[in-house]
Amino acid sequence: MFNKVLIANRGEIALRILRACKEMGIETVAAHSTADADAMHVRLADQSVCIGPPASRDSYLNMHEIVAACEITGADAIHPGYGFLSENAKFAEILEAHGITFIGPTSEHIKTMGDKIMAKQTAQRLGIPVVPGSDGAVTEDSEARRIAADIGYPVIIKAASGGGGRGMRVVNSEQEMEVALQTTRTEAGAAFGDDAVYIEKYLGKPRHIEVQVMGDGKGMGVHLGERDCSLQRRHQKVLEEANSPALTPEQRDKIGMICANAVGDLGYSGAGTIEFLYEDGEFYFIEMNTRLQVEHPVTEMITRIDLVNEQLRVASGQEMSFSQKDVRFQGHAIECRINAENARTFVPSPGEITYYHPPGGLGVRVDSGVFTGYKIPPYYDSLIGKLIVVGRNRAECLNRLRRSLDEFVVGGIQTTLPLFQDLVRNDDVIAGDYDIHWLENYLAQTG
Ligand code: MV4
Repeated sequence: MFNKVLIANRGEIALRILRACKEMGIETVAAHSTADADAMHVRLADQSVCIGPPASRDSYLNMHEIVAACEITGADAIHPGYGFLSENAKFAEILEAHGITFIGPTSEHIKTMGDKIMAKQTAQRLGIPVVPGSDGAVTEDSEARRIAADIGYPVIIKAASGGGGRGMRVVNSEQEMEVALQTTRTEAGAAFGDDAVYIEKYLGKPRHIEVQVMGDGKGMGVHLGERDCSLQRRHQKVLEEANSPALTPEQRDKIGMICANAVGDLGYSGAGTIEFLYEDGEFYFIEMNTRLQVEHPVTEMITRIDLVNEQLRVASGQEMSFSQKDVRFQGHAIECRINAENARTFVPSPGEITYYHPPGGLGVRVDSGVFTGYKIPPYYDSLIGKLIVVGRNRAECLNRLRRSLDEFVVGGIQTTLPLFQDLVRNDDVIAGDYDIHWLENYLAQTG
C-alpha cells in the first residue's frame, strides 16, 4: 500500500479522499491553490503544498506544479478526484513516466474512453449494447443521409471528442442534415481541435442510468449496480438515486454482469462508470467515465463498499476487498447536490457561510468541506456539499430525505436546498416517474 497520497483536488471530494486515506493509515498531502489555503481538507491533511493562484489552469490543472509537489513531499501516488485532471490521459502518462502512481486506469484506457467513437466501438466489441448508428466517424453528407434513412429520423450528430452534452445536435429530417453536419463539425473542430463526428438514432424520452464498475487491472471486473441520474439540468446532475426506480433485480443483474465482464476483458483498473440511455426496457451505451463520480456515495450506501478504499487497493496492486458474489444491494439511497446557487435561476452565490447546520441521524450522510465562517471562493464549481440519505426502501429514504432537508440550514449564501424541498414533495419524483427532460420541463412550468 502507498505511504503517502497527494490529493490533486479541492472541496468535498478532497475531504472524501482524505478520509479514506486516513482510515487506511496512508499519509496525505493536500495540493491546493491560494484560494483554498483555509479549506477543511488542507487543515486535516498531514501536509499541504500551495500549487498556484486561484485560477484552475494555474493550480489544479497545472501538471508540472502538481508533479513538483509530489516530488517535494515524497508522495508515491496522486488521487485526482473528479473534474480537473481526473480524465487527462497526458497527466496519467506523465505520472507513469515519473514513477508516480495515478489512482485511476491506465492512460491508454483514459484515451480510448475519451474518444467517444473509440469508446463506442470498444463497448460494442465487448458485448455492451450500443445506440444504433454510424460505424465510426462520418465525413460525407451522402453517407450521413444513408445512415439516417436506415435508422430513421430523428438522429443525433455527436462530436467524437465531445461528451457530457458538448458538441451534439439533433436532426429531425433529411433537409436539415447537410447544415447540421457541417455546423457540428465546425463547432467540434473549434472547441476540441477534432472535427470527427458520428451519428446515432435519437432517443426521445430516455432515462440516464449508469453502472458502477471496478477492475483489478488483471482481468477481473465487478459491478456495483446502477444509479439513476435522470434528474439533471443543462447536463448537470441534480439528484441521483440507487437503485434506479425503473429496473427489476433481473435487469440489474443482466446489465451489471455485461458491464462487469466487459471491464474484466478490457483489463481495466480501478473505478469506472458505464453510462446508458434506457428507454422501453432497453439499454444503450453512450459513454464510459474513467473516474470516481460525484454521485458515487449512493452506491456506497446501498453496497456498504468504500469505493475510494477500493481504488487505493487496486492502484497499489492489491486485490479488491470483495468479489461479485459478496455484493448485495440493500435498501435505497438518494443524493442531493447542494450548490451555492439560487435555487431557481442557478446563478452562483459565492461568499461567506455565516451559519451552517447539517442534518444528522440514522441513514444521513453529508459530504462537504464547508463550515460556519467558510468563504466560498468564486473561482470554482458551485458544489458545496452533498446530502446522501439511505433507507430500507425508497419510501423510507424519501421520508428521511424530507426531514433531513428540513434540518439543513445554510446561512449567508443562496443554495439549491429549496429546490429539493419542492422535488421531494412532487408526485412524479415520489413515483420515480421521470426521464432526462423531466427537470427542465418542471423548472419551465413552475417558473
Ligand atoms: C443522446 C440523447 C438521445 N439520443 N444520444 C447528452 C450527454 C451525453 N452524455 C449524451 N447525451 C445525450 N445523448 C442519443 N442517441 C440524449 C442525450 C441527452 C442527455 C443524456 C443524459 C442525460 C441528460 C441528457 C440531456 C439531454 C440530452
